Amino acid sequence: MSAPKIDIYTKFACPYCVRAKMLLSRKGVEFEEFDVTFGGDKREEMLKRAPEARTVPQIFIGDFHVGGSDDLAALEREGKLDALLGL
Ligand SMILES: N[C@@H](CCC(=O)N[C@@H](CS)C(=O)NCC(=O)O)C(=O)O
Repeated sequence: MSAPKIDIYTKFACPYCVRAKMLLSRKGVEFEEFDVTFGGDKREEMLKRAPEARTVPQIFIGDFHVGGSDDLAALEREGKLDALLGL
């Protein structure tokens, strides 16, 4: 199975963002990070993809909207993350 593209929208000095990126790195997968600290097009894009988002990070695995860092960690705890990542 080909690996899905992983996108993570973050802000500067965001501990939840650091935690989510650490988990993804530990999994050995590549991801693209968009810093939306100062708003801009990428923040608009994030809100289009996740209209209910009120916090960062917002994480997408392919078209699947994971949610935030706690949601990512929950998937890992439940043993569901590897399959989503194509591992
Ligand atoms: N439960 C969320 C909490 C995320 C959170 O509280 N993020 C903070 C930054 S570290 C945030 O977005 N605060 C509101 C803001 O910066 O606009 C998660 O696990 O991702």
